[in-house]
Amino acid sequence: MPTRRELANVIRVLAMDAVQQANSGHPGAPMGMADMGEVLWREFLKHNPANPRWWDRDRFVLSNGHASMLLYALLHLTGYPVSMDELRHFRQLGSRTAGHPEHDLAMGIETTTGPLGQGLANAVGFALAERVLAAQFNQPGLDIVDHHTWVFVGDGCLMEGISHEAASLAGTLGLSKLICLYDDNGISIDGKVAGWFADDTPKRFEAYGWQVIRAVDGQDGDAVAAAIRAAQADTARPSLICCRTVIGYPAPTRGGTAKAHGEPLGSEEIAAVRRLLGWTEPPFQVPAPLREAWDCQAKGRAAEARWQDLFGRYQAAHPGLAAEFLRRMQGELPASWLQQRAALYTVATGISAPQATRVSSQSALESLGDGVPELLGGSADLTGSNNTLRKGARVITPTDAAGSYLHYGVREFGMSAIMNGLALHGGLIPFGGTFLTFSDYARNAVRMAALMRQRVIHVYTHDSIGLGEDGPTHQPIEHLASLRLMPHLHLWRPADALETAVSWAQAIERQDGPSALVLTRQALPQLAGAAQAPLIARGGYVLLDCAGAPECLVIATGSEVSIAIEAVRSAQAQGRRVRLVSMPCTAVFEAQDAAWRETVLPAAVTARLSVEAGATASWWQYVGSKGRVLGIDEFGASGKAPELFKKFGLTAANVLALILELLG
Ligand SMILES: Cc1ncc(C[n+]2csc(CCOP(=O)(O)OP(=O)(O)O)c2C)c(N)n1
Repeated sequence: MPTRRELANVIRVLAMDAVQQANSGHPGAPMGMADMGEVLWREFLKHNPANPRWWDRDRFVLSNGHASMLLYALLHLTGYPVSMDELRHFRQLGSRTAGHPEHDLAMGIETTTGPLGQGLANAVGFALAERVLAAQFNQPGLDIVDHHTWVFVGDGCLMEGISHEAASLAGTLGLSKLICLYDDNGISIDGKVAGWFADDTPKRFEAYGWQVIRAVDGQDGDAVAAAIRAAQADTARPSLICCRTVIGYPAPTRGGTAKAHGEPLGSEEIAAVRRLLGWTEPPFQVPAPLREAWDCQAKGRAAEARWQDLFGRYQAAHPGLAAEFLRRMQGELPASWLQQRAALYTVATGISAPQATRVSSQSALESLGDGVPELLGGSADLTGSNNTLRKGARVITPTDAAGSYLHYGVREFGMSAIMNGLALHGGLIPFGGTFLTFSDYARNAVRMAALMRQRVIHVYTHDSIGLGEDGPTHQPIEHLASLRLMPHLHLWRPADALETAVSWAQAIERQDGPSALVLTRQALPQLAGAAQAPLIARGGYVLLDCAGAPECLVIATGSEVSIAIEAVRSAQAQGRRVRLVSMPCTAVFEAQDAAWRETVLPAAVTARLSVEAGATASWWQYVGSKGRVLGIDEFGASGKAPELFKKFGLTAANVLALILELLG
């Protein structure tokens, strides 16, 4: 039987050879963490390489995603469908061994990492999902949800602010099945981190309420194994295992230096490593005894079989719960969903008084009630402002995880990346609120949800100057346009209660990406009729048409639809053929067929006006060079909302004047 060190050396060689072959990549971290990887994946990780989707597998996150070759080597060696050919094509176009790991459950990659620190927050989401689902589904003697979340982090992850947000919340919630292994190699890109990262990391994590296992020799497999056992034994706190390693070990000149971080070692250094390790094989060849010792397929099959047996007993004893568990893990909505959606629209159309869309959003949540139990809500400390907490929702606490609402605290970025982990885990549809202006704090996590096409719902209230007196720091201006630039994100800016209800339904039904619901603080009149629900779902539709072919098109969103409708009515009263289009979601409208888009926005009509209380950039494509845009391309101001709308020209009178100007 090969030694632990001999097994770890397979990773070292594969990593340095693959980076060399690609002539780009990061050999140092995989070489330094090779022993940590060997111990965790061969001895502790509960996984079945033959079925990377097994519900109760442990989740593994490589937060320092630049060390991707470590993960690819581990997947390949333990028996996942990652061939040696894929390793040979590391970082090449079309290969699945991308520069940084990209979420791909077919080959066992749980989440996309690379933006440092976010993997740790994803891991907190995974661990939280496990905790919540265990509380909701496990029955005495039948713990069908019972797995760990493991995360490797480097100095970079821990320097990032998000590590504070995520670790602080994990400590508060006592997520004891979260175990983090810190690759403490003292090196980042600029050199020795002592010059810019002198925190006492163990003390920091102890202060969060974590168990910290200090000063472990990360290149001593037995020491790492002992530390992991101690981490697993703590059932009250998450654990941080501080592993001292040497980056690029055992490269004789580059090891321990920043040069090993992100450059191929070069052929001489590689030859020297081969000599030091006694490795005589050519690149991408692994001797059979090492291969056999690495293969985790039989062990994995047995582990899953034990769980299948447990689940069989669970099914026999609790058939309803078992069916519900499978439904949720498969990401299917409840059988009653269409009835629930119809009821949701009935409630929304029953609202006749003016109402802020954030309140309509809460009403939608009240209407759904417990009907979609996979919804896991929350807010970054703006619950009362975001209207995200419905009556009767049970709040998750350190001692009660069976609920459906989490107070994330003032942690927008952490919340968003944690929601990604919740969604990736399966069984939950997370939604979380903050002010639209603070979406900037969270932006890269929103981007990661879009990149990974995860069903995450962002509730962004206080959508423009309409929030009034809090002033320009709180008034988003460029955010609508800038979020619309993000591929696969559906941004909904509904104009009334029914549009809000449809936005919620669309976000819940969507299986292939995140949605942002952008909502007002101020009350808006009700505009759309019940029959319009299916049209709203198409992203853009004719809200108010004129008799005969239109000569002018007005396109508006959210709170500006009610301003525009007044102006369009006045223009129509003057005999002008003006049509009003409400466009709650440009991305969804763009996805409609050309014929539909033509019925809404006939190409022949070039007199076009857009009205939105935000940056105008996203509207030119709709109004064309002969059209006009009415928006705000300057920061807002502190004052009463009606005065602000006047100051920025967002009034029915101004819209009417622009329509008439366009019509000459
Ligand atoms: C958010 C973010 N900022 C910057 C980078 C670029 N980057 C990649 S690795 C790295 C240094 C990481 O240092 P460390 O975690 O110590 O990795 P090691 O040198 O040990 O491989 C940086 C700055 C990134 N990937 N993500």
